[in-house]
Amino acid sequence: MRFTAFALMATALSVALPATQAHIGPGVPSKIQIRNTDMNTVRAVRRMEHSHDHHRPIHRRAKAAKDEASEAQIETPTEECKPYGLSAVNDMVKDFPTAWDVADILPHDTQAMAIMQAINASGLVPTDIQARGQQPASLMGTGTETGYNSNTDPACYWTATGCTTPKAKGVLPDIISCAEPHTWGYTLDDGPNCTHNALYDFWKTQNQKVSLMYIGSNVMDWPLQAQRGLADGHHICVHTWSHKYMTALTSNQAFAELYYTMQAIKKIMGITPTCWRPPYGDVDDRIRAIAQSLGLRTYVWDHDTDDWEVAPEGPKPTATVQANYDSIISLGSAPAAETGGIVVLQHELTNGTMELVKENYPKMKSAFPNIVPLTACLNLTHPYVEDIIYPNFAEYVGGNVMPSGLPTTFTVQADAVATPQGTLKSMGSLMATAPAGGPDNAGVVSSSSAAAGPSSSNGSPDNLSNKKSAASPSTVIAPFAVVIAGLTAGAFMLLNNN
Ligand SMILES: *[C@@H]1O[C@H](CO)[C@@H](O)[C@H](O)[C@H]1NC(C)=O
Ligand SMILES: *[C@@H]1O[C@H](CO)[C@@H](O)[C@H](O)[C@H]1NC(C)=O
Ligand SMILES: *[C@@H]1O[C@H](CO)[C@@H](O)[C@H](O)[C@H]1NC(C)=O
Ligand SMILES: *[C@@H]1O[C@H](CO)[C@@H](O)[C@H](O)[C@H]1NC(C)=O
Ligand SMILES: CC(=O)N[C@H]1CO[C@H](CO)[C@@H](O)[C@@H]1O
Repeated sequence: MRFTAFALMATALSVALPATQAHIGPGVPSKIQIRNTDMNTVRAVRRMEHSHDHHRPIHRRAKAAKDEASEAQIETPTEECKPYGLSAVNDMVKDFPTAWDVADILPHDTQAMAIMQAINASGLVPTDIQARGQQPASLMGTGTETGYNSNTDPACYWTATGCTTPKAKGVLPDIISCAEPHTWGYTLDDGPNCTHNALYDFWKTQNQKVSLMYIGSNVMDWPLQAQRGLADGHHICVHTWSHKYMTALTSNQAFAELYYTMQAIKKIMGITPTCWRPPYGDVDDRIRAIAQSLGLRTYVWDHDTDDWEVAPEGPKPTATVQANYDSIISLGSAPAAETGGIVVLQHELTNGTMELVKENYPKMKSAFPNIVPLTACLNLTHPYVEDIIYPNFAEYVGGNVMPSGLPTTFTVQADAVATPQGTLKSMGSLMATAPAGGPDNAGVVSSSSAAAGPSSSNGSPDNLSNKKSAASPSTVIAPFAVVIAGLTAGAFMLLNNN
């Protein structure tokens, strides 16, 4: 029943509130033209080249970090961003891809190999969709649409068409909107950023929780900052290992980008997420199926602030990006707000983006009485494999915003002697997430808003009743996510014994 209402509201919403014009990732734009004969228009899609990722040497000036709580008290950005040594993390590095490099299955990782083989054998991943473009240019999106038929859109390729309802059998639709009226679905990509304490402190004063899309390499670089996101009661999703265009990757690489990020989040934060957001929104049915096989539901958005462009780190004056914010905020008084909400893309990326997040909050709040993490939008009370319970929508807007069952201490902590971080390789890289050329997001959340998640003895994600999930491959998913949880439980023991 409630699912039907959800689908109807989502339909109304997607008709009433078309996606804002949006652009792709940071860097220097070049234009690619995509013909969308469906709309009988030629759509210009801005492409950005990768003009960042300064690779700095491993830092030698380590500071004596202690734990999540003490790191959270540091107030000056330069101090926050001084690397700290956690031997537990340094010991993990050999089992992970190099931070910020495109991930692949490590040669000695028989477990990861076996899981990917099982995913292939499951038959969920379409075999007729290939990696797009030519690496390395394609990793940043260049040349990825060449030859793609956007008219028939056989792969439900979001970057070309804005498609969010898969064509491939058994693959669940993307989550793109929030059904609750007068509601701003609050999502920030690209964290954890080392300088985020001021923003997270601000949220604390507002009793505000957020869905945070964490990059695996950032989690490895800034483990105590990552732990803070969970300890503060925010909702954590996967935003890949190195923030590349996922449809450009081989299936093994795409798997590795998600799998190793899940491993890093599990080992460092103690949770197994069931949601992910594709960088740049770049996803198709091959990538969706790989994510789903790992127990990850694909979350996109329906409104984009394009805040990653903001000066001084980005190319656009603050006023331009503020205008983007203003137009989204103005939707709070649009008729459509009576029947549904929105999911907005914002970033924990630079000082500029984080300042805008804080500055706009009061305006957002007066336009949208409910500013909520996606767990609340979706009544998703069990967003992880572990038994941690998040408030549903009614509880959240009633002021009960804190999850229960959060870890009270984190296994991964600093040692007495701080050592330089083994993973910190790229600071100051500008990695934003933005969709291509204003897709006509007619895609409707016509299926479960719940994660197509695994079930296990220690808790399972909610599954709102839904036709599609009855035949969905959740049985396929279950073993892999459980294996991940089991594996990392083993890793925890090892860390404890250190
Ligand atoms: C999974 O299938 C893809 C091709 O469909 C192949 O490239 C890849 O090597 C396979 N992965 C494993 C681990 O067998
Ligand atoms: C961050 O941005 C704010 C507002 O533009 C500015 O006042 C502040 O100096 C900036 N902080 C840093 C560390 O750049
Ligand atoms: C969440 O639950 C409330 C009542 O508990 C219901 O009114 C609402 O429709 C639900 N939302 C979704 C997205 O299922
Ligand atoms: C973190 O934020 C700072 C600004 O506060 C920015 O200079 C830096 O590039 C960001 N780091 C990453 C890895 O995004
Ligand atoms: C957590 C939850 O709601 N689980 C339900 C998932 O769907 C199955 C089948 O409809 C139910 O039996 C579970 O209770």
